[in-house]
Amino acid sequence: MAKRMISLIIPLFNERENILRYPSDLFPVVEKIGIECSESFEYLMIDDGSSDDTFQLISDFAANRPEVRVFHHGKNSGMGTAIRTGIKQVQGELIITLDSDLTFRPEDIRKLIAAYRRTGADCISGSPYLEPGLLEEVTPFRLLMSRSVNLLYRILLGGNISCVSPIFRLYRREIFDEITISSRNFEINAEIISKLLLKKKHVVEVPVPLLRRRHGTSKIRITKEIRNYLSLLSRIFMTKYFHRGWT
Ligand SMILES: Nc1nc2c(ncn2[C@@H]2O[C@H](COP(=O)(O)OP(=O)(O)OP(=O)(O)O)[C@@H](O)[C@H]2O)c(=O)[nH]1
Ligand SMILES: [Mg+2]
Repeated sequence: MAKRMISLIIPLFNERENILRYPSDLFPVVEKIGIECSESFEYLMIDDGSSDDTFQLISDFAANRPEVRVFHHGKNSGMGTAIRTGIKQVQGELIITLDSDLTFRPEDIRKLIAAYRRTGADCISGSPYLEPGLLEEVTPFRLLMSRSVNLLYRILLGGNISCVSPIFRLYRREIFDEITISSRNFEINAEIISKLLLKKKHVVEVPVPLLRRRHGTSKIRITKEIRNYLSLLSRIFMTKYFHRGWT
């Protein structure tokens, strides 16, 4: 039987310090999982108008590794836009989205695949909220913001989802034929999961740790992201209670 292909989407914006770790911390880990699980992987690396040498570094990978495909935005357009670029280009029947600073551990891809095989769900979402100790490296301020946002979404969505924001997920590719995603920034992950839950799709969470960033600088702009998350919440509210279309 031919191996199934899983497409790994990695949005990148000025991440040279982390990209330099891929030959030791990403490629061999994914390769091992591929052998163990009998899956093949392609990487879709999207450079989002970086001003450092991100594009050059990932292009060098692509020159030596046929499984690496590189995309480039001429100007910085946001993490959501980069993920959408990736989704349009995938060849696999499953998609995994991964952060480029590897704060979700590549070895936990194994857990996403195992949960998918066990459940056949439309989406397997990594959550550091499901067990104690998985958020130990996250700062108290970030934790407070994250807990508040998640609580609001949980109240509105009515499901028992513990965390709407993680990028670390596996999706069946077909679900993107049924929903339209428009987020440009970090809130894309919340948009996708909200739309899946509103459509009563099967979403399963698995516990995974979230590490702190060890290399490079953070790209998140807290005020802007909070505004985006709240604006998304108001869309969900209107959809749920006033039946405003939101596909
Ligand atoms: N394509 C693209 N990717 C981005 C952009 N901003 C952030 N990212 C990527 O999105 C992921 C998350 O961004 P981070 O800066 O790590 O944000 P965070 O994980 O909330 O915070 P820290 O890990 O503490 O920095 C990383 O893979 C980034 O490279 C952007 O404007 N465009
Ligand atoms: Mg990060």
